[in-house]
Formats: sequence, C-alpha cells, structure tokens
Amino acid sequence: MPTPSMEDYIEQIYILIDQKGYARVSDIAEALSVHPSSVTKMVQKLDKDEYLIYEKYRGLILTKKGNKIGKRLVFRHELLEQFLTVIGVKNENIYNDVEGIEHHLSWNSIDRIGDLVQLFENEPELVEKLRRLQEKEDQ
Ligand SMILES: [Mn+2]
Repeated sequence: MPTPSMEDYIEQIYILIDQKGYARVSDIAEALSVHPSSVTKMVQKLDKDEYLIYEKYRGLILTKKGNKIGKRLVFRHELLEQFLTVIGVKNENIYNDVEGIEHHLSWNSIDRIGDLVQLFENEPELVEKLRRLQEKEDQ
C-alpha cells in the first residue's frame, strides 16, 4: 500500500503522462510544489517498490501496477470533487478539501460516496431539494 505522499506522486505522474505523454522530475516538482531533489528521492523509492521504472536520462514510465493505482487515484480525486460539488461546497474550497481528505478514506467509503453521487445524478430533484434547504440556512 502506498503512503499518502507516495499516492500524491503516483497521482501526479499519472496525470502528467496522461496529458503530456511523459513526466519529468522538474514537472513533478512544479506540480507538487516540492524541490526536485525530493522528487528524485521519491521516484527512486517508487521504482524500488515497482510502481515505476526510472532511468536518469530517459525519464520514467509507470509499471502496470503503478498505472492501475494512478488511474484509481485520479478517479478517487475526481469523484470526491463531484461529491463536494453536488453537496453544495463552494468552488474555492473544493480542490484543497479533496487534497485534505482523499488519502484518509477507505475504498469502502469511496464506493459508498460513489453511490450517493450516482443517486444525485439520477435524481436531480434531490439536488434541488438540498439547494432549497441550504438557501434557507443561508438566510
Ligand atoms: Mn489529489
């Protein structure tokens, strides 16, 4: 099981490869606001744990295991954003709140939140009901 910090790296590497086709140490450092030397250290650990293959001058690629986990981590992040959005959390809070909770929920909780998001999607009148309730509270 990757640690929260490892998860952040795998998630970001997955996103970079998905968007640009590659993930450089400098890009990862920028995306995570950390020093490149921290990235190199972590990338070596992720290589040792077989999440990716790192070759100093050729960049890095995710292994099958790394890719599978990266995909799940991105899915989890997006689902939690959808969840906070549908329950009416202000846009400005969503990203940071997701970053704060995503590593601390079991996959069981993620799946149940997924059910709830699905329910809200299938029954938009529930979202309207919730909004009306929130408008009352705001008054
Ligand atoms: Mn995230």
